[in-house]
Amino acid sequence: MFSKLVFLALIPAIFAADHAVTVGANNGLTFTPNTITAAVGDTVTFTVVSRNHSVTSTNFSGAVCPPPRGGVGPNGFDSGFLSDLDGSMPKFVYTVRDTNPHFGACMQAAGAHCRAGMTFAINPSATQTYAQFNRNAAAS
Ligand SMILES: [Cu+2]
Repeated sequence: MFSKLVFLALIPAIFAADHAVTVGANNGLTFTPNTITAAVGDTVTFTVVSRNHSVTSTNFSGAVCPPPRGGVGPNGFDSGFLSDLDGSMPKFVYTVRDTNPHFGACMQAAGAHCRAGMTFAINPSATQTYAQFNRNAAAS
C-alpha cells in the first residue's frame, strides 16, 4: 500500500518536463530560448543572469510593452523585478496550466526592454506566432 502511494505521488515528477530559459544572457535584452513548447504540468524555469529584469505575461498585440504588473491572464504570470546585480542569479518558475499561447516580456525601463525584443512565447500558434508578437512589441 505504501509503495503504491509513493509511486502515484511520483507520476507528475516523472512526466512533467522543465524548460530552462536564460534571462539576459551575455548581458543582452533576451530570453534564451525565446519560444517554448510545453505541456500542461510542465514548468518553465527562468534564470536571470545579468542586470535587473522581469518575466511578465502580456498581450499578443495592442498594449504589449510594458507588460502590466501582475501580468495578463488567465493563467498569466509576473515575477516582479529580479536583480542579478549582486550575482545571485535569481529564478522564477512558472507552471504551465493550459496549452493556450502565452506571451511574455520584461517590464523594465517602462517597456524599453520589451520594445527592444526582450520577449518570449509559450506555446505560440500558427495565427499567433512569436515573430509577429515580437513585431507587435517593437511597435507598441
Ligand atoms: Cu529587462
